[in-house]
Amino acid sequence: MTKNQLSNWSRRRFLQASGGLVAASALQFGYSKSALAKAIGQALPQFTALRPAQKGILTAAHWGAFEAIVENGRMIGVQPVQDDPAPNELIEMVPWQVYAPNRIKTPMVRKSWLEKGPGSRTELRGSDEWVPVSWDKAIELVTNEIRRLQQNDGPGSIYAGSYGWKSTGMLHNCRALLQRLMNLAGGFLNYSGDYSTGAAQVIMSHVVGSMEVYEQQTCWPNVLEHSELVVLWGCNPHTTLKNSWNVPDHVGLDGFAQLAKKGVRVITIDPIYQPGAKQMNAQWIAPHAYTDSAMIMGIAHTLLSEKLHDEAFLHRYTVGFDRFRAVLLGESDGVVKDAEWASGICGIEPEVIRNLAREMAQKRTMIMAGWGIQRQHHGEQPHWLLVTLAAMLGQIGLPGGGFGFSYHYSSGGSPTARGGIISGISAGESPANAPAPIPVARIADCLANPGKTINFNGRKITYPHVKMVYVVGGNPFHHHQDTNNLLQAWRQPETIVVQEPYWTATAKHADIVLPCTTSYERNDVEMGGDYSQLYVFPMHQCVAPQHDARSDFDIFRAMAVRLGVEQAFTDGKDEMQWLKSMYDNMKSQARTAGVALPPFDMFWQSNSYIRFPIPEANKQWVRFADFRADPLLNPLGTPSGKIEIYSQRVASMNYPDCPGLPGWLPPQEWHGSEAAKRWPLSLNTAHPEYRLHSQLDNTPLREKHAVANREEILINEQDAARRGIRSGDLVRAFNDRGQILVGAVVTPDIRPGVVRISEGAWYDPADPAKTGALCRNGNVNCLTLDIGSSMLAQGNCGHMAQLEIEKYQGEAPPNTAHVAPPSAA
Ligand SMILES: Nc1nc2c(c(=O)[nH]1)N[C@H]1C(S)=C(S)[C@@H](COP(=O)(O)OP(=O)(O)OC[C@H]3O[C@@H](n4cnc5c(=O)[nH]c(N)nc54)[C@H](O)[C@@H]3O)O[C@H]1N2
Ligand SMILES: Nc1nc2c(c(=O)[nH]1)N[C@H]1C(S)=C(S)[C@@H](COP(=O)(O)OP(=O)(O)OC[C@H]3O[C@@H](n4cnc5c(=O)[nH]c(N)nc54)[C@H](O)[C@@H]3O)O[C@H]1N2
Ligand SMILES: [Mo]
Repeated sequence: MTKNQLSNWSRRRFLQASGGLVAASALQFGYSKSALAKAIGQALPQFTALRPAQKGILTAAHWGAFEAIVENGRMIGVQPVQDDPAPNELIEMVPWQVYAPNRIKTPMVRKSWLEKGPGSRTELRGSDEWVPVSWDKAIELVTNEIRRLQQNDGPGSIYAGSYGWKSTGMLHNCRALLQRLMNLAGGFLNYSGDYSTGAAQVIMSHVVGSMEVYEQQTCWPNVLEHSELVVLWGCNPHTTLKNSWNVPDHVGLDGFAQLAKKGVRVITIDPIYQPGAKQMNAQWIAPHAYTDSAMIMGIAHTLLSEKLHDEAFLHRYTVGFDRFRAVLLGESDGVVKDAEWASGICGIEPEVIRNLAREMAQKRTMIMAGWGIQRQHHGEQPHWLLVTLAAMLGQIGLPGGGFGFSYHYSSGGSPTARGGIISGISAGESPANAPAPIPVARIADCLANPGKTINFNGRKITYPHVKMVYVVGGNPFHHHQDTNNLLQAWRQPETIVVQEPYWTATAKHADIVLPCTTSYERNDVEMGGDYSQLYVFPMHQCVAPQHDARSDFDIFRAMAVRLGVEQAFTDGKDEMQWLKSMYDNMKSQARTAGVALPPFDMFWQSNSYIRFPIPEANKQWVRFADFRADPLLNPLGTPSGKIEIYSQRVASMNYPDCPGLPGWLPPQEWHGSEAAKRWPLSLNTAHPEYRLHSQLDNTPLREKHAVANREEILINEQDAARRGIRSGDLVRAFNDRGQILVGAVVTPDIRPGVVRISEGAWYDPADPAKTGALCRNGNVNCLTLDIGSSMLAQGNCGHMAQLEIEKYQGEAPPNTAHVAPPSAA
């Protein structure tokens, strides 16, 4: 189940819970002596899909399912579930998540806001004093604001899109709960798209008729049997497969391990020689950052000029190749897009480009692309060109061939099981007068420019005047580009509410902070395996809520009471009744699929998880095989029903930054741009190995990667030597937009001219009252550009910026990213 499908699922209606359920939390694990336990013990063996825990309390996170070891009410350790083929060290941080010293302990309000009302001294956000208030008071303040704004300004004045990765759990899905409340209270401004695939998901809908990035991939057993060459294009699966949107099944990591074991040839195309690719013995080809489109065109030209392309495939399954051919041959602009031309842009030897084309054509080739290459200006182009390249190779829809844009994400290619699916709590319907959603990464632009109109995928979007921002489960002060620009825009709204377990930078920049529990302090359920739907995991409460924290459900229920919509919000159900209704719904689907499951009480009390069977046929599933077999009977969702190398629909939008044919469009900043004269280095902001974005930055796992107590920066030996920088040094990284402190790792495994600083370090300004202040922890988004990928998709460009670095002189400043504000400690 993928992110976007999930939100559809969550809109489904649920069965009513039957009454009389015994609320049995794992806190009272007395079942071993009870009569129920005996009955369960006798009944369990008939339910073959059930897998009991070994010694702890079963629960789960984005980084895996595990058993929590709890002694005297305190979580002291974890153990991965037995079925996990590749458990990782992130789960070991769970006790630290619960007992982190920077938990928000009690509801707090910013002093000026409390004393002088909404909109007061908004420039003090981030540096004002905090005043503790009771839960009742906090709920009153927030609901009064919602009421006031609904009455005076309408739903467009409240931004409750609240993008973010929150925690797993289908009931305590904080974003769905927030939106459920806001819909009942009169509506709100939402967002569309996401930060992950902003550009690709929009262009792919025009090119192959679906978002593609969240589709099931040709399954691993098929890849292992048939693929002769795997090309990892900007794809770092060994890192990104550690986490999933749902609970990971980690089948993808196992797939890559087996690929390596079999000795299948792998080529990695990435400015960084990632450790995972190195382990697989992959050949490393390191283009200049942001130049992949040119390199792909060079490969395409080679295929064409050496007649290695599949004319029959192109004829039967695509439209527009003739126009693309004309561009490759330079018929319109006189520039032949051959390997020499490509080399001049991407910095890869022409012969390497040609050999790559030849090898791809000779072998059964699977192109596995990641998403960093589309988190860039003109980020629509690389994936469009990779589909075009795969079409020229003619292997789309064949076993082990074609392209896959989700092998690195949530285990795309993990065969789909046969069973049932848990639907989450629904956000409900938005009222008719709610405004059109804004593209998610345009949020700062929207806050700063009420009334501005932008282009988006053939439409016009006008920003409403946002006066309240409500954040749950996301961290914009890490995830949004150009933090200093965000800081300015963040001063516009009158009220900002942040509901969080921790004092993140976003919480520090709020007016009202509400402490919520971690998922280990409440009961929930979640699917395991986003694409496989292989497991259902109970997420038993492991420990009592810490400090004054409340679950997101309880916080919003209290607001619903004050707003007079409690019955509609809760549907008359409490936590355990919700879980039972979700389970019962899933159970009846499983029964239809021929899998017997026990009643909810027994499932819950038995401390087991469910593993569904996988039909043999699903293991050999090939993406686009049905389209290939019969393109008339199984057309794609494009206007032509075929792969659109040329899109008339995109062309008709007349966007200069995304015309009807894919190609090389120089980005705003790159090594060949004006900006590079002052800022010679290109930034890479890959996802971090030992975190999920900003999550877990406040745990001891940080010791594995932090350098000089800052986020690490990878620097090529030549670039470091030229600047007198050595491994372990404190480094200032800077450009016109901001400056950050990072710790140097000097390495040959990154292309000269490129530096990597992973996304996700918590923002810690040396002077919180000033924009442009030095971030002492190394939040990379202080350096990135806040522009849309193009008028088509308006995706974020987080993976792109020119900058300079220097050895930091002077005394190392303190790093307070992970401590509570002094007035709230
Ligand atoms: N430069 C650059 N920027 C990027 C990227 C990049 O590659 N480069 N990547 C982008 C991508 S793909 C993404 S998806 C985003 C990710 O951006 P986010 O999803 O915002 O990142 P997270 O760190 O996961 O933030 C989740 C927050 O929710 C909180 N939280 C966890 N559980 C709960 C809960 O139960 N209730 C509540 N109320 N809060 C909870 C966590 O403490 C954390 O602060 O970043 C984007 N930003
Ligand atoms: N451990 C861990 N796993 C995660 C996440 C996490 O934060 N931590 N986040 C999850 C989320 S929300 C998402 S969206 C996915 C992200 O998945 P991706 O977007 O695929 O991950 P990135 O690390 O941003 O980029 C992947 C690779 O692209 C390379 N790359 C960047 N720029 C270029 C370029 O210009 N050219 C080429 N050829 N390569 C380039 C990077 O060096 C990196 O190796 O990961 C998910 N998994
Ligand atoms: Mo993402």
